[in-house]
Amino acid sequence: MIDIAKIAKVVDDAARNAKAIPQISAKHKISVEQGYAIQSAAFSRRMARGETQVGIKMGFTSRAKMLQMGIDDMIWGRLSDNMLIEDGDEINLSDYVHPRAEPEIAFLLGRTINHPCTAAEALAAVDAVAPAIEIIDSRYKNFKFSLADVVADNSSSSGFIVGSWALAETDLSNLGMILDFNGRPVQIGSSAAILGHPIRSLTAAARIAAAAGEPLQAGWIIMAGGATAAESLKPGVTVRNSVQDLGFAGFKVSD
Ligand code: 0L1
Ligand code: MG
Repeated sequence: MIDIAKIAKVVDDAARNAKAIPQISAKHKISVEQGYAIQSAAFSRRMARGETQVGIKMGFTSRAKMLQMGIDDMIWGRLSDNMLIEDGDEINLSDYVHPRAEPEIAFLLGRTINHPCTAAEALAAVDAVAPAIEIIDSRYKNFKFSLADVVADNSSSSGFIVGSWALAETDLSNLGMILDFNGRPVQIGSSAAILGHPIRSLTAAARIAAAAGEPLQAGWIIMAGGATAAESLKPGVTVRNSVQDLGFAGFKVSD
């Protein structure tokens, strides 16, 4: 019998203190379901400290990400207001274990989606779309984990940056996406790499969230998942995700 609350505290403390921990699965045999229970309990600790849930992130929604991490299942995590980094702001590497950035697209929901839905229904609930970046920061040593481990660790989610919101009607089917560090492209991809079309990530999010009993709420931000592999952050870099027709989102890493 594993102690969900105890493990949730370990994961939460690791995130708060930016201290790497061994994989949970090295000590306890945990299922993916138990991983989500740990994630939920760890996120509740954030809420108890006054944070508010503002959305969810979808993970492993592109082949490049699955290949990079050797995992081939979609996962999700929770986003809080405290995880939001304002577009253009600076972060400090000492607040993270070994952070990486990945270029994404974000959806802003104008309506709650409380059931599995079609792409057309999902799109009708979207108020706006934006270029975005997720900062992932596995709390596990050497960025190594099992599927259940990463799920327990909020699917590695650590921060997110959203650029200016654009029209929900923007055609997202095949937009060029460039992640650059100090103006030098480090990852190049297309929005089509996100499950063939980012809207599929939103329908997957609706299905998963409804099944979890936590429907997607009006006003939430849904991060659709990385279009490319993630790139390790380095001191002094300015990071930018430029998305064709949408503009860009970015942040700085202090020296
Ligand atoms: O695509 C994702 O956001 C998955 C994040 C979890 C795996 C990782 O840390 O790369
Ligand atoms: Mg991501």
